[in-house]
Amino acid sequence: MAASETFRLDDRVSQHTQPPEVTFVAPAASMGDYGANHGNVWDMAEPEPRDIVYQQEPFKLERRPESEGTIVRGYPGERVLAIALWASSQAVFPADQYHHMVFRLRIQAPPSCWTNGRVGYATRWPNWYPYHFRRSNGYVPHIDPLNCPYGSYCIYYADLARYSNYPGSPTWFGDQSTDGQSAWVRDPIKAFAILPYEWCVDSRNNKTGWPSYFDLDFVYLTGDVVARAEDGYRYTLRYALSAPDSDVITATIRYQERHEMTLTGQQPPCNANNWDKDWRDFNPVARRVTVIKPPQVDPPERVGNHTVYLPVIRTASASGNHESYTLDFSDGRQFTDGKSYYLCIEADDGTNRTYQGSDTPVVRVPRSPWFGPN
Ligand SMILES: [Ca+2]
Ligand SMILES: [Ca+2]
Repeated sequence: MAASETFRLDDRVSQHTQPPEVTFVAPAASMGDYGANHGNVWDMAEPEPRDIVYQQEPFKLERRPESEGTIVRGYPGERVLAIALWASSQAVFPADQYHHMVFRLRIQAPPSCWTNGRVGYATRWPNWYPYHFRRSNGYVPHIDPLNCPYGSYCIYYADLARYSNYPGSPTWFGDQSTDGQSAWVRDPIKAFAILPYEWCVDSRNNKTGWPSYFDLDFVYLTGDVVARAEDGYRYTLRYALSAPDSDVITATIRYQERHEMTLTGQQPPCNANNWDKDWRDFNPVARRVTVIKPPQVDPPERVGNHTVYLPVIRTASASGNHESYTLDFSDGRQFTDGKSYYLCIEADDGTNRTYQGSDTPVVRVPRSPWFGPN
């Protein structure tokens, strides 16, 4: 190599004095979970149950021992009773922002039992009963596609803003068709509740009993931070890059699994010290190379079986570019429904590496249970 070329390469490297900056666009708190954004995840983690703000007719509700996780057990008995997670006489719930409902529930019932539950909301509070209440059709968890046997924890998912969550079955009770706009985004919502189960009936719809109890682990109401089974568990990450000093940015995305999400701002730290220790690669490795200035040298070769090279030519003056990368959460050996996946991006310009963690996780969710008829 000629001396002049060596000098030129060294000169280029020394120009990268300003490290690249990364900002998460999606997932981000603006589309995250209501509870996480408002100081209290509905995770049933408090020693005394307080995420449930109202019980429609008081029934026994107890916090389970730590050894079982952070679980609240309820005994509604033979009644079909609701538990509200949010209620206000003044404020209207921002339902257009928060509409993906995810909860982890176990129903303890005999195998022969056909029971279901519902989601509900009130349009007046506290004087809501009986005329200012809207309920979903009953979800039927123990048949396709959820196949959740009694006594097992399952993840229930529905997009409440969607008129239909299962083909041919409207989300809300009383709706006749599956066209149009969901009542969730149309009505002024003053309370949000779930009805964990109903009662047991036989094949001729005769009542035969009721479940023993339910165990509830968490309830989320989020914006678009879900990786859904119906989308092949894909989630498109979007991030903004600001790297006026850089020629080429190699962004690598890793994840960290949490059983439950944390408050916004209390996400797991993401930095050079814990990048290899706490953060795990996707398979194939999630990596995007952004060319900001046409390179005079080849982009750096990186180790990895499946390096993704997606060159995008940016102008030298560009900053705050939105990049995207579609993450694949489909591998059931690596990812689990209901878990929260925080993300960490390493941005490497060949000289500097910077790290940015997401303040909001991506939540992996299954197909909605069948919303059956009444
Ligand atoms: Ca809580
Ligand atoms: Ca919990």
